[in-house]
Amino acid sequence: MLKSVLALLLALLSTRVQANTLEILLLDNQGKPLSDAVLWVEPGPAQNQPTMALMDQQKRQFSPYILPVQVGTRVSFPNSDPINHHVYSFSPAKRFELRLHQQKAAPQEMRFDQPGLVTLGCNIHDWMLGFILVLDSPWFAQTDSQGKTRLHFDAAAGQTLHLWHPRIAAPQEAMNRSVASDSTLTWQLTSALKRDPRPKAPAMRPQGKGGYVP
Ligand SMILES: [Cu+2]
Repeated sequence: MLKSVLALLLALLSTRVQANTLEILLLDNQGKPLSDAVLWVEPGPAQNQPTMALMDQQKRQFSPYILPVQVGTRVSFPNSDPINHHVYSFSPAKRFELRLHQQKAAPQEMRFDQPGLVTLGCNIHDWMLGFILVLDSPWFAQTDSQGKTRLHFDAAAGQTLHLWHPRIAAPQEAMNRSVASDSTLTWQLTSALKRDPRPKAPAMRPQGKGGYVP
């Protein structure tokens, strides 16, 4: 009896879940590749083992600029600069502040346990801007400099493909797209992109013996 129930369950699972790979090319409305965009498939399974990710401070910028993680991920905030940073977020998905002292101090860690966009700034360096996109799915990928990425996921009914990038102005372009069984997708945006919200860091000027102006 148990065996036949198990067999039935396995049969159901194998018909409903199928490993899928989607090759994506993301283009802006002018046909130019859009890099750093996050694409993900939802819904997905909850995280079953703790994962770590890294949001470094390098040359007075967040590195990476955009970090997608699954809910429950611990993010470490090292500081590779020889100066201090004071990182903060006012985003509802995670409000915090972290004083990051000069390199060599042990990196601080935080768990991101709510889905949503977390916008990072620095109290010392006004131009610093970074994003942690906390997702309810393990199936996400980011486009490279050619606008390309490969997204692996288990296909099931009712899934949608999502897109996020800080320069996408029209929310309707970034939202729900039902997941088809195709293995390639060229996604061209139809509206113009917003200006890049990240200000350029001012040039670093040496101060004293190999130091920096903060
Ligand atoms: Cu800073």
